[in-house]
Amino acid sequence: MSDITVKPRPKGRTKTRLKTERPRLHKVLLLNDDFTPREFVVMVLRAVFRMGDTQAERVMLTAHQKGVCVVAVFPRDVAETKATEATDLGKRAGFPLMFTTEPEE
Ligand code: NFA
Repeated sequence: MSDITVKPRPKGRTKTRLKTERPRLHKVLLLNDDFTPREFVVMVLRAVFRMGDTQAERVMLTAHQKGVCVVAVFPRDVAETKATEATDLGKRAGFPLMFTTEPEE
């Protein structure tokens, strides 16, 4: 008779991680250009990002003066959808308005 015992293997997935990290948020950035009218940029910020007039004016002016401004942060899919929607509004009106996304640090 053998003395070897074999431990039963745990059924199901083995736990490899105790803490779940939240998915990183992504920034939506507004880039300045020389052609899109200021009022149009403000209209897009109000429509797509649900901003009030004062906040939309501030964001537009910051991008105008500095070249770029963070508009908002969202989960990646939401950030990408909104950046595309906002960029498309400009394109359909004949403007080079551009919104991009990037992961938060
Ligand atoms: N720079 C544009 C103008 O002077 C306004 C603008 C602001 C465009 C922010 C894009 C982003 N008409």
